[in-house]
Amino acid sequence: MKVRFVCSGAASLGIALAALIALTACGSSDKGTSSNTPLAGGTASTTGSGSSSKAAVDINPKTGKQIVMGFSQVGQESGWRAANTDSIKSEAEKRGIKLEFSDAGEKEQNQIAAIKTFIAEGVDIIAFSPKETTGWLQVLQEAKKAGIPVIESDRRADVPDDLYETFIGSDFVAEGRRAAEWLATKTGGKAVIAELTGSVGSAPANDRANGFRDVLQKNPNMKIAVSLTGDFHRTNGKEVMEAILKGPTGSQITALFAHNDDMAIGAIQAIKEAGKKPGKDIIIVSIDGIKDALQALKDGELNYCVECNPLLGPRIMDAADAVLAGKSLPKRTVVEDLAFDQAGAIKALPDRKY
Ligand code: GYE
Repeated sequence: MKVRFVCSGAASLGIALAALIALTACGSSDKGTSSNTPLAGGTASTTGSGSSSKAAVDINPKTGKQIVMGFSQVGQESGWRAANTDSIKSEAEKRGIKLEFSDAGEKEQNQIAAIKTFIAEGVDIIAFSPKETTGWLQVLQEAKKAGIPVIESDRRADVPDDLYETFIGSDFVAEGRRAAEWLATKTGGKAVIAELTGSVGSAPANDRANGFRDVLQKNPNMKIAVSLTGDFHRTNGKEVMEAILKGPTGSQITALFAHNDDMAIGAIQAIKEAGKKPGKDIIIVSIDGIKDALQALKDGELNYCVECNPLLGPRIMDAADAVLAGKSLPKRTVVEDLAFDQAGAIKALPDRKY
């Protein structure tokens, strides 16, 4: 995997292309997550029917039979994603929706293949979290032609409104702004920032970067010195932060904005190994709100965390029930998020489920 160094001197305003460094060590998967190698179309599993729990069966009023939902998930890149998958599977199980769940192993072409399979099978409804914003037009047109409604969850796909029923997910631009606003207050509007961005081409990476920059425009002494992708992975966050610290602006960095917690946690490790104190020498703000991040806040190694709520299962299944009952939904359902400082994290930790 190649990563691009985009650097600007702390004294200059724009982001100038200062160095191109190719790293080869970013391809490994996160420790602690299982690494299934998906077949074409991803790995598939079914829950919701024939299970030992005696859940009521959720009936499609049009067919009189149990609702079958095809769900295409991005992969297993982060703690956020694991919580999101659990929420979707357990809610389907709870209300008796038969879930055809497909894990794309972070490859968009696997998601497209899975959706084509759902269409061929004639599922009642399709839901998916699009890895990137582009590339969905044709397959969603096929779903429409087959008369199968589609729900977008978590991430946005850039397609015309008539190709999906509703998009349920957080406002990623607002998350990026919130992270920058906190950093501006914390640093008195003066910072040399390293940014670890999410997966290239994904809605959260694009929108969080844009929201963050909106606020920076009003704070001329806050500058992004280096911006690199860590692909939302913990191991990549560590490796890329190591490279940043060794790179041309490494010694000047005073703050880190990580587009997700896993990358921040990886970076914290890199900062420690470089002999610096995360949370003190480098002020760190990240997004998601997973348990590990709340623990890092408690430990004083992370300074602020903007929540992105992954527990979308109930809302997705509510939307499926409503659509199949013939109701029309708002095109956009925004999920509300919290934010944590150290005191908030200490309070929230004992009950945090993910
Ligand atoms: O922030 C990150 C995950 O799309 C909101 O994807 C999601 C993002 C989340 O990998 O951890």
